[in-house]
Amino acid sequence: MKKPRPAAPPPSPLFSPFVWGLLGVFVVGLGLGVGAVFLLGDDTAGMAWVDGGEFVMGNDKFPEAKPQRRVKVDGFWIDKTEVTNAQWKKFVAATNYVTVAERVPTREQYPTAPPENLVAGSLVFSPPADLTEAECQTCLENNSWHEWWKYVKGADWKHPTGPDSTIDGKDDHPVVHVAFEDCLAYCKWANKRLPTEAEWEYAARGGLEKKPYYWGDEQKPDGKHMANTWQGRFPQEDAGADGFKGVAPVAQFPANAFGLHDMSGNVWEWCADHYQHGAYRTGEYLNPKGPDRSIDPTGRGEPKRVIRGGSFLCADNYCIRYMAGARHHASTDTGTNHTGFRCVRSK
Ligand SMILES: [Ca+2]
Ligand SMILES: [Cu+2]
Repeated sequence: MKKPRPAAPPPSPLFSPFVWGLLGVFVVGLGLGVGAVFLLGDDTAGMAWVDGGEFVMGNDKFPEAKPQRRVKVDGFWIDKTEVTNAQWKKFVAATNYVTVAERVPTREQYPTAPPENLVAGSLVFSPPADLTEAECQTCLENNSWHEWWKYVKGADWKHPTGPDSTIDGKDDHPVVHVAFEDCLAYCKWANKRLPTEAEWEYAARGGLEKKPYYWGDEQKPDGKHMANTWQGRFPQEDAGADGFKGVAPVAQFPANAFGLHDMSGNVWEWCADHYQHGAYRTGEYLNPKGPDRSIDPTGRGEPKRVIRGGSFLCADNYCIRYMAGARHHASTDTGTNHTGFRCVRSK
């Protein structure tokens, strides 16, 4: 007698292709989710989301920021503060990145440079102590910036005012002596990018329309300083009435309506745009990216990019470009002890 064949066992749910498929989708989904939180969540830490919108860009007070015009930008994430020494240290620890200021410039790069300048270094604000007030006034009128900027051997992000200086205890200061390509390298590592000039100004204005200052109508509302700039006679006397002589740690002044600190003063911030004095005359309306090359008749023809926001050196008897809409330019290879940056990221 034949044994009855046992009924085929019900298929184990563990071996059902359908269930395996579901499980697979779940596991992959979980992995992607964790990955996304790790990547995206981490990347936007310390950033604020800025909804896209339209605004009036520029400031007719400054010839290079004319004419004012309507511009529209898409939404983006932006760092709430300037990139700090602590953040730069992490970047260098992860990548062993060497900044332009730490590299020895070559004769091929700088055919006409004096030999003493073919050493690793950077530009440091070095006010002329021995100039009389009248001589200083002449400097200002002639804009003789070389009177107060010196190329200092051994000045770099770890030695902001020269080889004998350090950043010990200055983790929360903005990183300085960063050249344009240094900032690009950092942004790339952080999965971010430099802001366009339009994004930067839109973020800085914080929704306030056509105000002279990024915080409103008055330079010192209720007598309060709103940014780290220069009080006293530039360039000899940094009176520090705003609480800080020289550079300040980030976020010492109130944030704007978008949650951003130090869009005015402290250190200049690199933007992505090539610099042209007359760029606004032909600028686009939607997400303008600036001209495709730089032109600066006052320069030596070297590439220049836009810098924004002014610095602790912005004095009312000199450049006052900590005001809303103001712009300036810098040679891409040149860091200084009053130039830093912050990053943005698209959605
Ligand atoms: Ca100050
Ligand atoms: Cu200035």
